[in-house]
Amino acid sequence: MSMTISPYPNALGAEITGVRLSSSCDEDIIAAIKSALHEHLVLVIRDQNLDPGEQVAFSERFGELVVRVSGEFLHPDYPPVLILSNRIVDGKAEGATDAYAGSHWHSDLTYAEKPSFGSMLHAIEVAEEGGDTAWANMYAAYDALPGDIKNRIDGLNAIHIRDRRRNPRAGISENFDRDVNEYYDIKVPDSVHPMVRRHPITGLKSLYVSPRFTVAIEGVDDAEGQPLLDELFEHQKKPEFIFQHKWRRGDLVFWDNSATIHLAVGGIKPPGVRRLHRTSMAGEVPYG
Ligand SMILES: O=C(O)CCC(=O)C(=O)O
Repeated sequence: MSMTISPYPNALGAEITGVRLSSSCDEDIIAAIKSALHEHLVLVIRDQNLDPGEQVAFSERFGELVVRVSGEFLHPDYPPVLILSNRIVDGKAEGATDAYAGSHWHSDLTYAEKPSFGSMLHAIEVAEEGGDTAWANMYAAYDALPGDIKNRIDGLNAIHIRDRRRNPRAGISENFDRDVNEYYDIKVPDSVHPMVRRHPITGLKSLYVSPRFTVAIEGVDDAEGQPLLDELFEHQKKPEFIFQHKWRRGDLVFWDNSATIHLAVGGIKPPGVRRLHRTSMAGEVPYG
């Protein structure tokens, strides 16, 4: 079996076939995956079959895993695994639906001081229609900004928060079926990150804001800061920066959170069920 990497024609993404992922993959396979990730930002690795324990062990080959602050939707035996599922059990979704994870463009865990460096989603069940995930290339988004905006945001920091109740752009979905206050009362300090981030490995600059987590610009009053954020949020989701993935059972998608944002496109057509397992690797404090 030999691993093949085929870049997609979009602004980012590549498909990988011919490899069987496991915690005991050879070091040269891990190195090739890392290098493809730095080049393509999103890797769609086809035809995998990892149980939650194996997904944890494989993900750990790329760094320490993050366990989310809320215990909701975590796998009972493997807490680093977040279950995304719309299957209804006893009147409630058995996993996080897009009311909890992904309904607004974001990069994972930027509300934390050390956001996630990369995440993996493994498709256990897929719906016939709907449930795609989209990624956008934030190197390309930064490069395409007009010079005056680049000059304005280079060196500025933005504030990122977890609590949707404090983010009018995200808001609480009517499909939120847990206790909203219990879910968001967990105390998580807000974080401040550069609006233009230098990638810790490639050294390239990316636009590092998102409507899900970024709520304000530090030291800039809202009369000026909010319209600028609106402009950046519109800009970063232009079609030329995006790759949209239609899930196949067995896909494992591994992406770079430093230079991309992503979105749960939604629209799963009932009675379709989509179940994905997510793991996220810890990253570093971002710098500009
Ligand atoms: O459900 C999806 O398609 C995306 C999930 C997501 O945004 C996340 O896991 O952060």
